[in-house]
Amino acid sequence: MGDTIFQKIIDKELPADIIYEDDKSLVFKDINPVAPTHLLIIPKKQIEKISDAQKEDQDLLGHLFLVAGEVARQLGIQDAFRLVVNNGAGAQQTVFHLHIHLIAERDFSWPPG
Ligand code: DGP
Repeated sequence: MGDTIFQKIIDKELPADIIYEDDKSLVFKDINPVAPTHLLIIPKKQIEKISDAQKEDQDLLGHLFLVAGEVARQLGIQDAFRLVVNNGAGAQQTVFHLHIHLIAERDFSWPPG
């Protein structure tokens, strides 16, 4: 797997509006937001997509969800947000470094598009 744009953000070679960081994960604003709050939660480990994750990634994947909840609480949006993971080009994944979209402060409908 070659370096993606997200790896460059992790390495601080590219700027991003980072709102949370720890040793395993990074959260920053999406450059092309679809809602007033649109964040990307990513592991620092290179995993192309969720279907490539392995058993050894179990704790890391759990950590990403806990970070999502923590960031949502910090932003005061803990009662209404949506997490989205696009897996593969056929599901509109465009950056092949696993990421969770956190979207909030807009109207939601179901089923999603
Ligand atoms: P996806 O389609 O699920 O692969 O989402 C990739 C998202 O990444 C998309 O919503 C736009 C965002 N994105 C792409 N390039 C950059 C970048 O250089 N900086 C930031 N902050 N976001 C980016």
